[in-house]
Amino acid sequence: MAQDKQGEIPRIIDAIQSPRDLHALTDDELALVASEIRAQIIDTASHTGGHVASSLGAVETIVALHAELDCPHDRIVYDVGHQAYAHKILTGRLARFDTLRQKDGISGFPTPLESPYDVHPSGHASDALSVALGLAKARDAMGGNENIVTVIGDASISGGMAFEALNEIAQERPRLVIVLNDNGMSIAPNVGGLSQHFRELRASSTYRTRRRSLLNALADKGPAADAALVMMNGMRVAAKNILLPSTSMVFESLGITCLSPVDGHDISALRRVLREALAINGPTIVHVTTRKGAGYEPAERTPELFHGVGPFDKETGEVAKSASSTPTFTEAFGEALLREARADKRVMAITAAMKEGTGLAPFAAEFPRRFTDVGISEEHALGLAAGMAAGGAKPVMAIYSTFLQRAIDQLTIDIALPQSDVVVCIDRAGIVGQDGATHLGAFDLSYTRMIPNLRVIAPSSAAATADALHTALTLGGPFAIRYPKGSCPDEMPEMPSQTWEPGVSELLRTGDDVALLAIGSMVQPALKAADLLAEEGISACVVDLRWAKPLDRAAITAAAETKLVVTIEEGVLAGGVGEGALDILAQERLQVPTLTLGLPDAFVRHGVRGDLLADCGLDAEGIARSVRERLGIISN
Ligand SMILES: Cc1ncc(C[n+]2csc(CCOP(=O)(O)OP(=O)(O)O)c2C)c(N)n1
Repeated sequence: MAQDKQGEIPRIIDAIQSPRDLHALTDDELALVASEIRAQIIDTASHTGGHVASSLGAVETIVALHAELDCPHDRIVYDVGHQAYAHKILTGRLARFDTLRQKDGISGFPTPLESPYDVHPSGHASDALSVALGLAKARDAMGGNENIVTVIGDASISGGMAFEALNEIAQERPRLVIVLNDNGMSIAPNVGGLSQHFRELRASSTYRTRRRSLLNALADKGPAADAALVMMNGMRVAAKNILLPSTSMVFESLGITCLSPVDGHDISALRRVLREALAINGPTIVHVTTRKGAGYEPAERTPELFHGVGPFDKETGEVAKSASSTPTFTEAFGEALLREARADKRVMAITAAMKEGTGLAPFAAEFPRRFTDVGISEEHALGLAAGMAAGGAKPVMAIYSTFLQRAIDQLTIDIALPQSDVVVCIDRAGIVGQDGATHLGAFDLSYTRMIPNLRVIAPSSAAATADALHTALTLGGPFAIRYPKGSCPDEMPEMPSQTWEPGVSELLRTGDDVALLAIGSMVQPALKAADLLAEEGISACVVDLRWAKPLDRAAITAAAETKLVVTIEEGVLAGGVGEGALDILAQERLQVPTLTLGLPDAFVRHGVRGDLLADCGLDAEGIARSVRERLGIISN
């Protein structure tokens, strides 16, 4: 290919205005497009971080889809959407791709707020089949003709919501293509019976490819080769029909056509099978086998690390280390859980496909029989925890705040109502940062506080995280413990953990003018805000509330003796700790100026966590500013 003025080889992707441009390209040119996209993803993500392994694995699938479809008339619904970087690059976002996951830049997930090519705000697993079915039903009711395709991973399709959708798809039989992107991995190696089924299907496709090459090699090679061919044909019946089905019995038995597994890195093969699927007038599964991290050795070697990764060295694949010397809240929780589990064999741990992310890997290694990974099945996980508790165990479920939203019903009915001894440890509570709006952990303080019988703690340090877990396991009954993404202000203490008295806060600093009632991640900024205010002659007391439920009535009542009661929480205000404090003040008939600080009534988008918190006025300067302004209004 000709070189441009700077001596660089011009890329095809730079000339692509819309995915329709792919229609004019040959398969070889499309393969080149795929390798250009791959290089771009690696280059950009090495600066921004991101979902590298999943996106690299899906490049050819997405190129082939756009080569066969006419988007945005045709619709592609991505499940989770973390695999869709190629889609972003092909749909007009190449020029802004270097802003991936940055504040005011493009999102790491598809979102209709960003592009007409993005059908729905992906981010939570297992919802794409429902959305695709909805699109198909709307199309059929209104006489449309667009193709509807959904791309879903082998782990996400095992989620309950996907199965609920499949159940209806089997009955409605709409024209719909489901691309099953099967790489054998969730974030970690995939788990569960369905995953075993896919393994057999992949084996069968490998078996058939190898067998075909062997048959070709033996053809016309004389009598010995003929005898081998006869024997192989006999074996084929046994192997293919008994041991190795070529299409999915699970989905076929639901009446959904399943096309045999196809190599998801072979553009020609992908286009052929997609054309076949698009011509079928009914629901069809295209089973695409891919390698997570394909084409980038470090990601292929360590796909779990490169699932969602921070900035890394492009040449070596080495990931940038955190600057903090103290443990993250996740690590503090993981260590605290190990200590509790060593002391009490009834302690069990559950994750829904997030063993590493929730800090449970050390527990899983030390207590494999007491550890369960249910896969992407949050509702089941909480039901399972309720059952374990009923059986005499002390289950601890570790889960991200945003994903616990899936299981509020189980938390309410299966756990809180019968007062089960279940501890739900809510990680990534508050602003999560670069994963953005779909992963925002802004709501758990509100949705846990509303549930009767559930006690809710938000620790502000590593020591407090250990105490909170110890308290929950010692007192029994349903508990939620919520903590943010990021580092603790302290080291993990050596000393034994304390049992806290329910609803008792800790006074950290005395002061007469203002009372700063902070919880969890907001305690440190509140202390710094008190320092800033002191420089201006404003004396602020700081209380670590510790308990979001029950709230410390005495501390809140005492705070009313100052000129201004301020509550500070990393959660939305509706139903939060601040509203709880206002309620107590009202019940006590205390009339005092108040200020409730928290996250806005909005879906906070992506960016660096610290920057976003500052934007929300939840850093030390922001808190001091709000207090100053409020005091100014009061004194005027
Ligand atoms: C409801 C929910 N639970 C957990 C997650 C976290 N998560 C993101 S991707 C992923 C694994 C998805 O695996 P798969 O669908 O096979 O896609 P792959 O990454 O292998 O391409 C998980 C568990 C999520 N996004 N949504």
